[in-house]
Amino acid sequence: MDVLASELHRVAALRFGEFVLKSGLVSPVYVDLRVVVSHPALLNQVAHLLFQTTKDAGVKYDCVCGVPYTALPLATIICSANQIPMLIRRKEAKEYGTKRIVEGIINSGETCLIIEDVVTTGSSVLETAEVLRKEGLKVTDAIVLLDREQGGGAMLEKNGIHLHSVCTLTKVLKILEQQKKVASVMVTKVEKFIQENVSQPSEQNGTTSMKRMCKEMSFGARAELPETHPLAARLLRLMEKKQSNLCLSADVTKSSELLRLAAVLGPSICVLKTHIDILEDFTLEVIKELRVLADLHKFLIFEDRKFADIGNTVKHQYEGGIFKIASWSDIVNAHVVPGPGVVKGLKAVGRPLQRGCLLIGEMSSEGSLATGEYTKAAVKMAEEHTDFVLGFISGSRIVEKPEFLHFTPGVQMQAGGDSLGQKYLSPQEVIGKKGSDIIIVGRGILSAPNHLEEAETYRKAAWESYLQRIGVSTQV
Ligand code: S5P
Repeated sequence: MDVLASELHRVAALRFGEFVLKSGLVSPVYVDLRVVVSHPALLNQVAHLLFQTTKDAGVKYDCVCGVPYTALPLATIICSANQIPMLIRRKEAKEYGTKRIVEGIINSGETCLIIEDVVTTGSSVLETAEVLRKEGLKVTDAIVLLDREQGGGAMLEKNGIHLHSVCTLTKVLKILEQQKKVASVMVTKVEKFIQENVSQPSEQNGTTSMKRMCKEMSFGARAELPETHPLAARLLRLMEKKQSNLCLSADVTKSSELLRLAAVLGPSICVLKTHIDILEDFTLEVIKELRVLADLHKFLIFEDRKFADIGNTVKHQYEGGIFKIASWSDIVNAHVVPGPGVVKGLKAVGRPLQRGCLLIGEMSSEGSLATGEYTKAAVKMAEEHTDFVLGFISGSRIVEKPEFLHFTPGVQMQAGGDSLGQKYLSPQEVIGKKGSDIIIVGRGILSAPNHLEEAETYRKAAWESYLQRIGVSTQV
């Protein structure tokens, strides 16, 4: 085991420092066993240890399946060396031909052993187990090289899978400490991180997703990430300062009402969203006053224009016309239906002005077509234009990258909807459970007798949900 630990350290499969994980957590340790394929002797050793551990534990199985992709070569070596039939799980079903999701001969009723490189929450192992079980196989055991001891074993056990591990992260740490390869302060830091970040199986039935890990990055910390768009960083800082992740949807038709809302609710909100084309008495003078209020009360302006045309057209719509949106609105949004040209067109105008854009990944309305592959395409488009796109309009967190902001409309204290297809969720649901960052509220506030009082109720509810999400107690 000592040799394995030092080898994993030598090839940088284990690294220590500060790493932002997919979940947004900052971890002092990073485990990346993908690099093992570049070191054949180590690859063989790891495969041998995995096989030996299951043998010592007396696990009985008929075939083996590796969790794609890192465990695939490990499963191959084990099966080849020990003459065991193997199965390959596809990540996506083929779109042509047989549409199989599992390759190899499946004998219904047989038991399949799952192989994995590292387990944190256990969700990848469970996902593979569910696929195999649907094909009629039994899954009772899984073997992993490194158990991070963050709740994966318990979650899998709940789902009828016994997890065996060659070693645990704490054991590897101790060995590296003895070998003087990792300083004792770092070992203590990692141990503390492991203890503080144990995930819990979901309350419903524990069969699908795990609850989000209990601690996430704060808005303030996300502002400092090098990948964060400068405008998003500004927004994240002012959110932290004002303790507000509330965006007011100021859907009013009179300029005087728009300015009154900005003046009265300005201190409570982080963003004021406009539909400038519904104002009956629009003038650029009104916009000038709105800008003054935005700078005074420190909120951003977001014109909800939902651009959806070819690049050349949206460029004109954004820059010119009577509204001259680019000249005053910090943020705009766009549908991804035209393809990347829409972002390129907007960027040509907005980037020199340090503006930012949100892409519409999901919509709150009944029957919205922005789901599944469409949502994924929106994420991809954002990832390809991070110099202009700072986040999404969506019902939930659609990408686990802390540099992106998620804005969610369709929010009211009581879940429900309107007569034209709008659907509402509560601030707690949207921020706490769906993992979004900012709630967008229109009629929830505008139809109340006291706008400020109501805005404060929404601000506090959304902020407390955020604090709970990042693991800060609100019981003070
Ligand atoms: O999917 C969406 C996207 C947006 S931007 N669903 C929405 O409702 N919106 C906007 O959010 C909508 O145009 C409106 O301005 C606001 C919601 O208003 P409310 O009165 O229903 O809160």
